[in-house]
Amino acid sequence: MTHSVSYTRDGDIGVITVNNPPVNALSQHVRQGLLDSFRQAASDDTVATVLICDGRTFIAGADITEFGKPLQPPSFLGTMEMIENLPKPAVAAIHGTALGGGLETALCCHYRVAAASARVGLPEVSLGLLPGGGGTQRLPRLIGPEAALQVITSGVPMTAGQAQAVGVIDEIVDEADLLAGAKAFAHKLVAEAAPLKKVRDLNDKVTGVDPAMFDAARQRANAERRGFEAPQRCIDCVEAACSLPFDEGLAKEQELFRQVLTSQQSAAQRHIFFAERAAAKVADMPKGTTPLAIKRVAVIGAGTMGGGIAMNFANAGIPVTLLEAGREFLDKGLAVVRANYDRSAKRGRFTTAQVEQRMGLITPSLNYADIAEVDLVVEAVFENMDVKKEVFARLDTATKPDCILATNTSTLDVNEIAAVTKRPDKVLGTHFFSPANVMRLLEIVRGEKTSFETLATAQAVAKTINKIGVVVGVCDGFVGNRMLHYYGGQAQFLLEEGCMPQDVDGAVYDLGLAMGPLAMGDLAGLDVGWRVRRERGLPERLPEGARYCAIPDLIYEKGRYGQKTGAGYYRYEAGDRTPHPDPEIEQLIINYSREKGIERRSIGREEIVERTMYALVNEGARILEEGIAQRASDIDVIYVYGYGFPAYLGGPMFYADTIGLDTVYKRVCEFAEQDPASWQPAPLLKQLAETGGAFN
Ligand code: 3H9
Repeated sequence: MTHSVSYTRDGDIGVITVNNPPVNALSQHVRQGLLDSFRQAASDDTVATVLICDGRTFIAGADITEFGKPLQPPSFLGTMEMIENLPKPAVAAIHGTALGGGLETALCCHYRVAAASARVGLPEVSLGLLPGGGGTQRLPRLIGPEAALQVITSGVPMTAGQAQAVGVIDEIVDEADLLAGAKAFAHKLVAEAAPLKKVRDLNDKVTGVDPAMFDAARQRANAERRGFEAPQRCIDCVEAACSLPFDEGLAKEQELFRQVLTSQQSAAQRHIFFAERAAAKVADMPKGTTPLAIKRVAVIGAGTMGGGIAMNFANAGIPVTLLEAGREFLDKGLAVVRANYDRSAKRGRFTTAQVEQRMGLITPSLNYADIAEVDLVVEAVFENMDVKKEVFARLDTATKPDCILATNTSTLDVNEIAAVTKRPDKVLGTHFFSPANVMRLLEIVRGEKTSFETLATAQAVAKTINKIGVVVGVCDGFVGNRMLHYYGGQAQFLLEEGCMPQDVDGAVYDLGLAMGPLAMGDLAGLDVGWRVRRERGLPERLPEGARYCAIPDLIYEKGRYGQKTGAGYYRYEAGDRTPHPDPEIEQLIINYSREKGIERRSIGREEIVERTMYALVNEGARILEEGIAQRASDIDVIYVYGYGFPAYLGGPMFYADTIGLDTVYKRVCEFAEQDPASWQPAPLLKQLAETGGAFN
């Protein structure tokens, strides 16, 4: 029919097969092929039609690369109408993932069978979209509006079993021969003269629905996905399914789909989708580099980070030895891990049996002899070069020669650490983000001598433990924290020039970040930043002419370490993380400005946003110039997955692109003129601004 869709006869059954690697997306030629094939099926003497896919999955959705360009015919809806109107039973045979337009296509078939390992869902919301192939109208008719809202607004796929329980899947068939199972099911339908079940005609579940359900869903979506437009539009569509006849509901869905498709938010979220996948690629890695198998792991240090890192491996079913220097620390660390699991179990995320199974995979140890056979070690001891070197020298002799040694340092030179071993090619950084069992980001730090095999292994491990691994180069703070330093710096300078903490954080929060830089300081602990500054000999060893704000030091000296002491930039009430402005701190800031001879002024939200965001962007540009990040989109992925930057802005570099780099550069130059001590425009930013370029 087309090169990607074939129609064959298998006895009295017509079989339509889609073959459009890698994920059988509904590209133009697939839509055309489906249309032609179903037309042919309609006109021949076969008794039923099976729609099945080659390769690793059923249709995984629309072809996202076609979005943003004029859609070429045939339309999605035209194709789907053809399927639904087939005058004989159409059966979708699902394996892998039937997602988005893929599930919508299956919902147009009269029946659906699936392999037990298949998953089905409508993940459009994660791309800033809504299901635009009739999914918002058909799914509520099939499984009821409440369940449909859950599927559509969360974007999370269901297992085949769950889908069968709610009525999306009619039968689970033998994994080993999906086609045979689908054909047998189709023959049964024919033998029983089963009706051609058109989901569009099922109205029971969408009649008499209380509209309060939708208001509640809107509020929930607002709380869980603040600032995201797509979940709200998804809810509008499901509400339309319950208040309008099918065709009118479908028209409403189409109108809102066009609206979200052309939105800035969707462009940003689609950018992040592809950025995430690009981040998995190392430009100079030779094709065919194979990762080593990681069957057993050790984590050195049972502190907050070490415990969290160990949980990742246990969650993935990989046995992990948690090694500490002293019994007391080890017991305490294990108790924290158990408490974390118990909390998750209480929230219903794990069963108690799963908690026990995971705890059973973590073996506590005080002895380096116990890690002789592991394939990977992640070191998470105290952040001090001498301590790390000592640990790596010990690891070098304690582990087998092909074991990979990774450090979780967030600031130290990975090359210097690697140099104390006889295997620098097997040493790299794996920088987890706190809480390590929750945050998806993993900075994979490539040392000068790290081999491709080691890098490929780290990336494979990241995937196994459900992290987004981004390869970065060695420098102080790597990508994320190095940029954060400049962002935090501007936040503090804004305080001394005229803002209060709530002004700075409020502007950044309103832009969409999970929290502002000062509230983030309170969360991380102001004692942590203070210790890092002392280690670096600051402020005494400040470079000539550099600007320094001592407000965080003064707050630290008052014993206010942030949330953990109930007071930092803000005050906190017992057991509550809500920051409250504190007159004591406001006075401290005013006094500080006076002592420094700074005349405080009123600073608008726009300036706060520009200074904090452009500080990130300017340093991001330097990081790109130096090759510390491979691509601007890697930086975006780091900020979205590690620092609470909203995906709907696409990360700091994409955000700068949407503002226009000429505008960004002009403002950075103005800031540099007023304050040359803290702003030096990055040459790459200048070059791109002057040539009309963009980071992405
Ligand atoms: C939609 O359907 C709108 C409709 O409602 C409206 C009209 C009907 N298009 O993730 P992987 C590429 S919106 C184009 O590494 P995995 C991907 O970029 C869509 N390309 O594999 C990568 O390319 P490369 C709703 C796509 O096995 C390669 O395929 N559907 C698409 O880890 C492999 O991808 C979704 O949102 C696509 N739709 O995971 C599903 N999908 O090799 C999006 C993937 O060059 N896809 N590619 O880097 C996924 O969630 C995962 O890809 C999937 C496989 C779970 C399917």
